[in-house]
Parts: sequence; structure tokens; C-alpha cells
Amino acid sequence: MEIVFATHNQHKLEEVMQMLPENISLLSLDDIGFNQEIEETGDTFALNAAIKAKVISASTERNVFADDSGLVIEALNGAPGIYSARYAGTGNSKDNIVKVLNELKGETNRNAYFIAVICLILDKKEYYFEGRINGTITEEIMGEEGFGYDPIFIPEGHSLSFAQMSPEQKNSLSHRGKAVELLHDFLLKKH
Ligand code: ITT
Repeated sequence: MEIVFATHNQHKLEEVMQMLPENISLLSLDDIGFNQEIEETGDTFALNAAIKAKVISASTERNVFADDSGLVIEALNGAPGIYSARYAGTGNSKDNIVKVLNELKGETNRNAYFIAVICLILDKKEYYFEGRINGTITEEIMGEEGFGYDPIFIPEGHSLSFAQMSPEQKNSLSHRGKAVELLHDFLLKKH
């Protein structure tokens, strides 16, 4: 089956491509010729995932899913949360990381979780899949793999940050990995 992944984030696309089996053919927004920005005006991950999926669904006959995700830090009352992509205001991951590390300077509560909510629109109906991974925020940048906040997040029970892990290891633990697994199971049952 063919399905569109409604994301402008190349890293998300690569991760999800690695996770889905070959009989599910993933189309990117480039593949369907959609290059506009989609404004994320919702105040929850689920709403923003739905906004992205619906905009694309309205412009193509194909089935579509979108991922809205972010990092939720306990000591920052849940920030950066739904604002994770543009937390420092520049859209630059390094700036976002530096902002978080500065805000957590001297803070002993380093608890955080990553969350991903996928909204799937299949045969005009909406379905949601959510994945979370608990962990801690490092004191400094660790590793160069991955994207976004990966260099400052250590998943629970591990000593390496996501940015020090192979893509396979990150996918086997991550919020997105869990949400995609649920999506995959659902698609298997439907088709
Ligand atoms: P699309 O909306 O086009 O999918 P985006 O990057 O703007 O791309 P979001 O609005 O969902 O996506 O923001 C997610 C941000 O959360 C992302 O830009 C990262 O900063 C962070 N994030 C999400 N998943 C992550 C992961 O697996 N590793 C590191 N950072 C992640």
C-alpha cells in the first residue's frame, strides 16, 4: 500500500522509512509536490498532528499520516513541549539545545520524556497512535547522530544519549518507534 507521510522534517522521514516494511510504500511531501508550510495552531500534539494530516489529506486522494512530537521537561513545566521545533525562535536545533541546557543550569531534576502522536487519515477516518519514552536531560551535548534534542536526551535504563546510538537502537526505544509500531500493527489488520 502507498501512504503519504506529511512531514517537512527529513530526519523523521528517514526514521519512519527504516521502520516500516517494504510493502508499505512511504511517499514524502516532495513526492506529491506539496511544498507549503503548514501552520501548527493547535495546543496539543494530537491537534497539531491532525492539522498536518488533514491539510495534506485535503490536497491528495491518498491515505496520509502526520507526526507531531516534542520533548517535555518536568522542571520546565512541560516546555519545550509543542513548541519543541522552534523553542529558541530560530528553528535551529543547536540553539534549542543551548536554551534548554541554560534553563536547566543548576537544576537537579533532569526528568523528561519524548512524545510522538501520529494522526492517520485512512479512507477518510482519523486514527491516533502515541509513543513515549522517559529519560533524563544531560548536563552537556553528547553525540552527533540523530536530530533535534537527541544529543541531550538519555533514555531511561541507558547511559548513551539518542545521538550516541545507531538509528536502529534509537528506533527500538524511541517515542516515534513506539507510535510507528502501533501504526504498523493497525495497518496490518486493516489490509
Ligand atoms: P513536521 O511538522 O514537518 O513534521 P517538525 O520538525 O516541525 O516537522 P514538529 O512540529 O512535530 O515537527 O516538532 C518536533 C520537534 O521536536 C522537532 O523539530 C525536534 O526539535 C523535536 N523532536 C521530535 N522528535 C525528536 C527526536 O526523535 N529526536 C530529537 N528531537 C525530536
